[in-house]
Amino acid sequence: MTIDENIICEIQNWKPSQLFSYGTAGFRARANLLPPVVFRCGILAAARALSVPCVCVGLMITASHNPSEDNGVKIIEPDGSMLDEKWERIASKLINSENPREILQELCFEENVCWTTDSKSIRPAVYVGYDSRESSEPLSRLVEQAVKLMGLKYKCFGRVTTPQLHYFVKVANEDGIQANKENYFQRLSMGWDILSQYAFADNSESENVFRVVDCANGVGHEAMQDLTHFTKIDNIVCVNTGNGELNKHCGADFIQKNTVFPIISDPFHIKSIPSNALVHFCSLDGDADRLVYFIPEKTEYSSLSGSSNQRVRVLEGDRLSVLAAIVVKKFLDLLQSNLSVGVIQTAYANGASTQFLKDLGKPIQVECVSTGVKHLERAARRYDIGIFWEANGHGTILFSENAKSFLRKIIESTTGQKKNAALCLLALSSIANQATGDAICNFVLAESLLKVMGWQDLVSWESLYQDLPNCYKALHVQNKELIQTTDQERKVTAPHSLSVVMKNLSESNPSYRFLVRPSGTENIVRLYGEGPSLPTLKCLMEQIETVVLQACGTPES
Ligand code: 16G
Ligand code: MG
Repeated sequence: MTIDENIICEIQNWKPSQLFSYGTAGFRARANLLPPVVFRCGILAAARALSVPCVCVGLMITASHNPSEDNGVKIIEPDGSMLDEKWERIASKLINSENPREILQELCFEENVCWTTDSKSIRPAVYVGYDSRESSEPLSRLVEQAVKLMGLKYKCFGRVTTPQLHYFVKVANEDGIQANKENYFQRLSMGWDILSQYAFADNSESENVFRVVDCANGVGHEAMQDLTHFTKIDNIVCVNTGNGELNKHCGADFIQKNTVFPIISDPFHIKSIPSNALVHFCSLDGDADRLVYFIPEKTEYSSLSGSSNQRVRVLEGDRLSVLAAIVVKKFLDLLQSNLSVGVIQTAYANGASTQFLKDLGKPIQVECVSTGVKHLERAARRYDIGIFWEANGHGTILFSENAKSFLRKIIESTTGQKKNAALCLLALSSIANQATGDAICNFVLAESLLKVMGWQDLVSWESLYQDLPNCYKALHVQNKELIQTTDQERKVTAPHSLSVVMKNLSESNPSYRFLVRPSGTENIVRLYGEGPSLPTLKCLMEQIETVVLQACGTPES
């Protein structure tokens, strides 16, 4: 097939000045380097949409928790999940190619992409969304150019969170629903209302719980505003709503990595909270796909707004998994079902959480997979109910069609406790984003799970188990790619010197666990360790650090 020369010519005009690779979460770089990448990604998203029968694919412009000068782009599959791995490779090839004609032709033959732009048949659409970065909206206009050049429909949702766009793409393809923010929030609201009717331990009006949400000065704030409009959840106080810099000293990634209270750029919001209130603090990241809760060491909330470096105890993704697993099990036990339930973690999950989950017993099964949402999601989909969270706060509960139809049958055929339990589980499936991990949905989820458990303060949740002391480090090296791992990243296979040291250290310190892996998003090597004594752990980690630096080289200054 001949490819429209206009397309080839335009793609050739947009050539990145450096090599890019489609990483764990798409392409990311300083925003000024991105226009050619984004244009070519628009072409690629269109090609992906043409390669399978579908209503649309998605393209999101965001650099998530990264600094505001950065930006990025990622493509969403028709089912709302992350881009297929084969297409990740195609994306890297097309973005860097000197000879795009060859790649486009390959796509014709190998992926059935029909490049003619004069087709009378209905063309799919590319759904586009972007975060609150200054560079985002201008970049979206390049996507528009690319998509229209390909003769596809372009539908822009403007500023949305990443998970909202995943959701829009999924429901447009699977349910044929006109995707919009309204039905996204209505599902959340419906789930909350059902749980509040059938499961909340305490529904008193006089509830003294306040929910402070650090919005990282990002697009999550707009979604939180919509949430308060659409749902009956009270006492939500949003901070870092956009006066300060995106992700700077605030947001889920900052809190999780630094375990300090965020700097709040609009402290007047927090000052209105009564001094005797019970406060739930949580943080979204810049595109609102991660959420972590935290408990400040100091409890006078009104004095917490400044740059006090006040330490916090973080309730990471693991804790959300545990809370979700307890409640799912509680309802399922009432149903006596055979539904399988998997909890998927990565090697970063604190060992105490893994043990706690294993001790919950049937039907909970625990699995460890490699870092990256796509691995967790894939594993979670193998269960009737798949609960997955990364420690960094990304996760959700996925319900299979089998699980949902089983629950619907129970609702139709029984009464009393059983019927209520099934209703509550279905309500959870309407709160948890079924396309991808979603901080806004997970905020509603966590708040409802806490109410199901009857826990007003976060300490009850925290006291389920005690995290093993742990230590985390990021190392700048010359060549991170020298490090290779196996067994879901839990064992190092290369370089040899490092694998030997790690094997010996693990054998002589069986109650300690270490993890060394090259980051998929930054030019660093990440070290993680945990064990009963922090001083011993730090000493052992120093030994590993020395070997990593020797093996991978210290960066030239
Ligand atoms: C990205 C991934 C996240 C992963 C992280 C690892 C998505 C949506 N996000 O943020 O799942 O944990 O990268 O980063 O896939 P690292 O490779 O730098 O440790
Ligand atoms: Mg994010």
